[in-house]
Amino acid sequence: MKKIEFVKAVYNLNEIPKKDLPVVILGGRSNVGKSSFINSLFHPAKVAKTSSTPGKTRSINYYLVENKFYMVDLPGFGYAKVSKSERDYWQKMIENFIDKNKSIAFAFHLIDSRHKPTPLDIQLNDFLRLRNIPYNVVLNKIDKLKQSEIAASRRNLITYFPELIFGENLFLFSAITGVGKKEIIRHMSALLL
Ligand SMILES: Nc1nc2c(ncn2[C@@H]2O[C@H](COP(=O)(O)OP(=O)(O)OP(=O)(O)O)[C@@H](O)[C@H]2O)c(=O)[nH]1
Ligand SMILES: [Mg+2]
Repeated sequence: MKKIEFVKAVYNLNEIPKKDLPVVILGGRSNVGKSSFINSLFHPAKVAKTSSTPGKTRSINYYLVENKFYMVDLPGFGYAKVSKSERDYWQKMIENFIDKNKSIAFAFHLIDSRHKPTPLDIQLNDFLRLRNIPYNVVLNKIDKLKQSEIAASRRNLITYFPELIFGENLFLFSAITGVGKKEIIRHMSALLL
């Protein structure tokens, strides 16, 4: 397994770590399971704070994996209880972060397999594709679905994002059962290690 350490929480773009390493960004709506994804893939398993209350991660969190690349947990979007001005602030911040960061190797966009992509998911997908950032969707929480529902969820997702190919840039995942872990680690290792 890949060793991970927390580096820092970034609140301002001038606080970004200076070391020139590839960056993997992790995006998705609030409470989708981004921090759990990090904890499930890497060791120690509780490096990222998770919560059943949405809006837990309110900073750009830098993790260093195997001293080779950064995994960056972005604040979740679309959390209704956060004020509009705070939401707008973070949205701009994430967009500026992605635009200014020349080291982004690729993105994982987490989408809850139980729900259709939201307008903000579609916006994130557009945003990343427009910038030619290699883009992967992780359809997660599949432990909550039956096999037939997983298949339906996958089909539905592809109607939104036809560029996705299962096993290539689309992964099924559960932080609870560990389904998909191996494939995702293999994918990352092939690109970064
Ligand atoms: N059943 C199930 N629950 C999950 C899974 N991944 C995350 N969760 C739960 O979803 C909730 C949110 O998880 P987090 O990892 O904190 O989500 P996040 O995307 O980091 O949330 P923010 O930091 O608020 O943006 C927690 O209650 C987790 O236990 C999964 O694969 N399966
Ligand atoms: Mg989080």
